[in-house]
Amino acid sequence: LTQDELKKVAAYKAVEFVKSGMVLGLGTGSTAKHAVDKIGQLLRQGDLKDIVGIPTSKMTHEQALSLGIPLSDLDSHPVLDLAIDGADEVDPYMNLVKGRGGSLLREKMIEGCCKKFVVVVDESKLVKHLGGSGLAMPVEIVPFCWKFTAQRLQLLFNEVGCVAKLRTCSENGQPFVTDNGNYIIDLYFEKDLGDLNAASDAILRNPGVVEHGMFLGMATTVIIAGGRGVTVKNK
Ligand code: DER
Repeated sequence: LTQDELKKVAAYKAVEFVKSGMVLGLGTGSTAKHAVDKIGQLLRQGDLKDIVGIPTSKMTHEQALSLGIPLSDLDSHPVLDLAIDGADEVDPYMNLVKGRGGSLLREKMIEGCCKKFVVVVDESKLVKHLGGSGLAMPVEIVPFCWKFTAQRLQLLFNEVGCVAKLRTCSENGQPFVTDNGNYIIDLYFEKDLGDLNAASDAILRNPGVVEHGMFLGMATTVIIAGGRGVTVKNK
């Protein structure tokens, strides 16, 4: 199976948790996309009814609109039944890194209001420690004096060897701007972060920081699709 086929297997398995009448958080990214497609298909076939979707990005909003999924927002639905979303990294305690697609703020707001948060990944996302794979740990910041904030974040993690980079758009080299009009600083660590909650608090103490991509203790279920089939891991 290709990686995309594995993503589809995990996503379709998660949609089995969706029941008629639910208020759903609709995730963002190439894995969650398959779940949103499947929900649209089940609604069209009449196998699912009375679903309300809360999209975690403008991109997912567009996708759900095109599928005819009725949409709403957190103002109207401050508590959701279920969210399905991907992740960039999953550690053995079901802590996540998210946000390499740039949607971490709305994802964290919405996924923090769900009774169940089902994460769908292919096995390549499994890690021993968050931030240890040398890939980006996204932090959403205000554009005002972004260099100052980036420098503060880099210094914060000096002892684990941190490089902070402003995320830019590949085509024009301009700063990437999130759905919320903010910038993203990607943090790259040389060593293991250790106490994730302490790292989270330290990042959020900076006034220029809006939110970061560590989703700690939020997932209730992780669905992993791999060469040996699909595994459902519950908290
Ligand atoms: O950016 C995000 O938070 C996405 O959900 C990301 O974490 C997973 O994207 P993928 O399913 O395309 O790998």
